[in-house]
Amino acid sequence: MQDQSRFDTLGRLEDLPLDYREELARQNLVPLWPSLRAVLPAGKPQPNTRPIHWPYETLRPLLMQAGELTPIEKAERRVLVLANPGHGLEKMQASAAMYLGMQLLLPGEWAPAHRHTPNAVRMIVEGEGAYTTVDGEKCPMSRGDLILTPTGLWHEHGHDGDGPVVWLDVLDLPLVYYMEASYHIDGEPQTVKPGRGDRAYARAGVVPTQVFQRSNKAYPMLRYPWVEARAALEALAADQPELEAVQVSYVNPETGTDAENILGFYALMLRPGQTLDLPVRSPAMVFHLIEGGIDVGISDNSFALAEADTCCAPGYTPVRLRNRSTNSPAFVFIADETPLHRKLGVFENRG
Ligand code: GTQ
Repeated sequence: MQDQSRFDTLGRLEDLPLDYREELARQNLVPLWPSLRAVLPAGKPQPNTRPIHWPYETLRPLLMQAGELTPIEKAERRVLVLANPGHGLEKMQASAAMYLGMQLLLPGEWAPAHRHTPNAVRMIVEGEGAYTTVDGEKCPMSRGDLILTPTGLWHEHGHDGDGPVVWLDVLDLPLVYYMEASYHIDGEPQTVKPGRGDRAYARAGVVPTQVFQRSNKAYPMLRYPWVEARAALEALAADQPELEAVQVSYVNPETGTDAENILGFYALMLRPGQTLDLPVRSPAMVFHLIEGGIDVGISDNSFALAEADTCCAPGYTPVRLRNRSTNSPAFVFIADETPLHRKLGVFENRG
């Protein structure tokens, strides 16, 4: 057997004669060994994703300024992207697969219909009176609601209310872009069709059935009202006082599988004073605080999240969530890359 120590330091590019390196480059060839440890680091990945906190307090005035500086016709989607400097701001990535954006719609504005290959969801942060029409289904937007715009479905946003409306967009754009599969198509304003998934699937355990025929829609439910998700968490917490993680997953109510194909979405309730250590898993995560005040510890970083704040954590990293209040629960929206990792067979839970 070879002695492992003989492989501890590998040859560098500079060790090779210049004319040899130049000839390799001319032939579109690259020696592996100078880069082997970078692409296959020992023991665990070396993520570009850094733990980053985007406080809403600092983001909001800049978003409102965008509302003054850039009319909707010049933006189409008026969004400030929450970009992770670890990837380079211009990459517009929160993590390897996740994109985050805060979108502002002002009263009377309209963001025209389009559809695209990346999957999106919206988590409503502030304001009333706006709606998203997805696949002909008009979805009202209220704080904490989750609205899906899965791959390929037409969507447009409108606003009949009288204050600014802000929501958090979560897309798998970085992944789909990396795959060279990202594009959009512009469309005409949609005609709203009768029937709403959030009503048809309003009660867990029973699903609409057309004389023994279940829906064959890929995305039967597009809007997940916060009142329902919050009530589910409260009920779970009350029913199981010993339950450590009071968490629900946003799923397709027909199949029970993740609501979308690539990213996973969850809501978590932290009981008053609760500290929760999350298992160390391969997918990166995003935390958005819907209600309360929590501390998020991500390896050596600690972020004090206020309501509407957002932060991200790389994969393979210990994360600790702590509810700062000893009187009230806290409610967190989580997005992660679990469905992607599971489908690709690279998912790991290191406990
Ligand atoms: O609202 O359709 O943040 O197409 C990025 C791309 C939002 C949207 C984003 C989009 C949208």
